[in-house]
Amino acid sequence: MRLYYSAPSPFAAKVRMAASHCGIAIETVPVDTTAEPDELITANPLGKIPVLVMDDGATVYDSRVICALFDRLSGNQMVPQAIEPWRIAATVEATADGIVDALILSVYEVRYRPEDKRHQPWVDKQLRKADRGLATLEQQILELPENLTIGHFAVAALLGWATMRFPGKIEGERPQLAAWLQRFEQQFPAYADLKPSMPAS
Ligand SMILES: N[C@@H](CCC(=O)N[C@@H](CS)C(=O)NCC(=O)O)C(=O)O
Repeated sequence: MRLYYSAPSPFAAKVRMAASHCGIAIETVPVDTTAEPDELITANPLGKIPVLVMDDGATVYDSRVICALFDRLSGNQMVPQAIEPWRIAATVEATADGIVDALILSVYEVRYRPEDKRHQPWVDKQLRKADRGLATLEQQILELPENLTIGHFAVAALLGWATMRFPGKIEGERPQLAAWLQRFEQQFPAYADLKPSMPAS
């Protein structure tokens, strides 16, 4: 199976951690979404990563669907099956992914819009979503079980990416989340290699 990804992408990092945890071998292929290469657009018309191309050529996206596939292939190594533990893990994943969605829009506003076209009130709205989400996540992580779930990987991907893109934000404003990430790094040593990182130039 081939995974189109980029090193900084938090959604790709979540999927790569999930594959590692579930013992699923994937070939990783770096791709530049800005360039909209044919191989990416053919696999995912939305032009987003991560995208998984299976050995028979079938494609799977987005990150939640890829992780659900890995969980099924591994006999549910990552997603609790009982209703309440499942609700907790899945909702934590939704919170973490949603925070990334909001913060990414604020990054794209600067990356893709000329300065005179930027609309600060809209950026501020995204940042409010992210801040409310982070405050909620501080409580939600307390509900996560000891065993690693998809919720853990989503939170670790978000925190690794936010630490890289918004230096000081997590460490300075959300010490409980920063401490949680330190514990996660101990529990999941592969994080050092799989966390979001700047692309090699
Ligand atoms: N809901 C999607 C979001 C994926 C996403 O936003 N990926 C970003 C990179 S982190 C991307 O491909 N951006 C390029 C674009 O939006 O054109 C998922 O969970 O996979």
